[in-house]
Amino acid sequence: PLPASTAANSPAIDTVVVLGEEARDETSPVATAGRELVDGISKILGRAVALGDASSPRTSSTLVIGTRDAFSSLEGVPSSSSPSPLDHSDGYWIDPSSSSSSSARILGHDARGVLYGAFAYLSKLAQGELSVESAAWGSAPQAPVRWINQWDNMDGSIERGYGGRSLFFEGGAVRDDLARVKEYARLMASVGLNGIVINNVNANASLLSEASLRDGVKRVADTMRPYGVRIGLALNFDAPRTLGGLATSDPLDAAVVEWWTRTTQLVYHYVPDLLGYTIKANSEGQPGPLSYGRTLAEGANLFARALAAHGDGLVFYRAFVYDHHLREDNPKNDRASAAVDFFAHLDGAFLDNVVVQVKFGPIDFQVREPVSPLLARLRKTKAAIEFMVAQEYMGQQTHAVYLAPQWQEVLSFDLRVDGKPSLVRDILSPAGPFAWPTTGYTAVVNVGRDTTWLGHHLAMANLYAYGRLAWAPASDARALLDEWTRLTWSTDAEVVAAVGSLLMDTWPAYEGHSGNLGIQTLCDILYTHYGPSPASQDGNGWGQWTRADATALGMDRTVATGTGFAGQYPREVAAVYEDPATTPDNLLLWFHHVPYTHPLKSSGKTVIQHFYDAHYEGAATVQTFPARWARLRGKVDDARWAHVAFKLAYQAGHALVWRDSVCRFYHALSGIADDKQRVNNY
Ligand code: GCW
Repeated sequence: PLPASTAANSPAIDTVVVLGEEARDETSPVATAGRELVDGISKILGRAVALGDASSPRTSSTLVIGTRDAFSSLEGVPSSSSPSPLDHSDGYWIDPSSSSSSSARILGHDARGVLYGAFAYLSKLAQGELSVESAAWGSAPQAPVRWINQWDNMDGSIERGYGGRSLFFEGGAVRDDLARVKEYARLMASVGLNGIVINNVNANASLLSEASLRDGVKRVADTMRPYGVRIGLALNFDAPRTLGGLATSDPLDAAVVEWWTRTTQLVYHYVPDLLGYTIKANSEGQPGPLSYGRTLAEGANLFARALAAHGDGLVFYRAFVYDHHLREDNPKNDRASAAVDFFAHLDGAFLDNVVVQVKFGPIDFQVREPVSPLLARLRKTKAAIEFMVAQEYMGQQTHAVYLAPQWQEVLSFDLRVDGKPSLVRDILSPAGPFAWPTTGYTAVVNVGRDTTWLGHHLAMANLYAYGRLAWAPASDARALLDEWTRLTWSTDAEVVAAVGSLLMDTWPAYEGHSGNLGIQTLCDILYTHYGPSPASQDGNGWGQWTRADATALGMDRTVATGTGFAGQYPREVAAVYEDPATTPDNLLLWFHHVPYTHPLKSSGKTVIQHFYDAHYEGAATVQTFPARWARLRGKVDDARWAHVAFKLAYQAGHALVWRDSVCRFYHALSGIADDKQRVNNY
């Protein structure tokens, strides 16, 4: 509940009236919105709130909600003649003021818009920002695609999941108890997310068996639907062979087409509002169209046709196609080039309901990467971006690392397509340069059954910020963080300031002690992706190479002398990256192979001295976290306080392990002393 003094100024709602047919439909997000408002307002204001319908009397203490069409009068509501959030899918408009003759109102463009409006109202109310004098406001998401990917396996494990076992699966089937799935859908709706692919992209074909669809997948869809969350499925390309018993999975084979057509019909029978299919093919050992001599587009279009026969389902075809047995002895080989090499020439060859899902960087969720050039190379074919909330390369939720500042940098990067302003966040908008109607955001989240959801209570800031950025990609990472703290920890200004400053320090600190100047996260590359192991980057086919030797390090990705990757960007961006003199220091080693003694533009320090200093500074920042958190004891709830205190103590120790491992590795390799004499004597 809000402090009594703040609550006294808040709108004194005692009844929520839900308009329209949907009010009686328990599966409609409109009905959900009514229940959430009654529950939320009564808890925040500490007073009884009743649920009413169109026939209930309305007073100045009534909040009336419904789709725009359900309101008989739209007095004072912005009309279509002026641009209004109510003209966009999922948009809402809220007028919290009331008088003797009019009640407060929440209108949605559609049913989901009503629910998003309800959560927006509750968010402001809970932060003490809503008073009877508050002005009306509205909002609509910039993009229709605001999805989550879960990498859940049907045995209940989660690939790269750090928050416990799967909410969805156990023992090869959907779980009986879906209570947490319902909570997840609620959580998603509260931050504006509208879709989820529930199973691992390394997919188990048996998910598509009729028994699994009927007894399992259908129940998941039914559970999430009242929150406006639609579900999608990740497919195994080889399912016609492995599940269907066919001799081939060739996408142009008539029996294969027929198999996917029938299977998709069955999926729609149980999930009539299917979100679509996600496909990881010809990637990391997964089968795909290339295995049958077909193009990636021919593979994607097979599913696109099967879906188009039923609804608006989308094929999300992952651009994460690369050779993981790449030869390092060929200086031209470069995993970073793979997405453009595999996809750019297929622009326009994909059917309309295909979206290419592109990881934000060319490699794999590293602590620092340039933006994927593929986002500038598809025009007729649509793309969506893929982020990762699960911190696979970012400390795996034993470290607190707030990722929104990184995403914000990605989203505000200007790719200069055709020499014109082309911010990534504008490209990912139907109103953007390519006018893609179906574009937007996906993120690998991987929550699990732990009460922490993600494995670390502070990691939830990432899920919150992801949802809010997917809705409004120009949002400020710090502002989102403060909102999250007020909503989930405390409205106390000291707590908000302390949590905010601590979490804003985490990504720079993690970059400092894990891998600088664009060298990537120097973790164990071969399996865990956890903890320092700078030597593991090279000498294997995974292609996350540093090419470090006794005198120099970094990947030469220039057109002139390197792999040519820099040339995949539009002209102006390519020119910046082609030259070490113009490449930003934080990407120097991503694009250039330079001696350890190469001086940096920003500081004049050598690369190796920067490595030493940044590792010491990053680790030193992390040493401050436990004491900063200790000051919040008693100001937030004890259980979560203790959980975070434990994690931060470990993080502080592990940052030292990172610092010393990486510094000593490069000291031993280069033989160059640290100016400050920290790493020289061991
Ligand atoms: O980051 C890598 C992970 C794999 C993952 C793959 C992908 C699901 O290490 O575990 O597989 O990316 O994105 O497909």
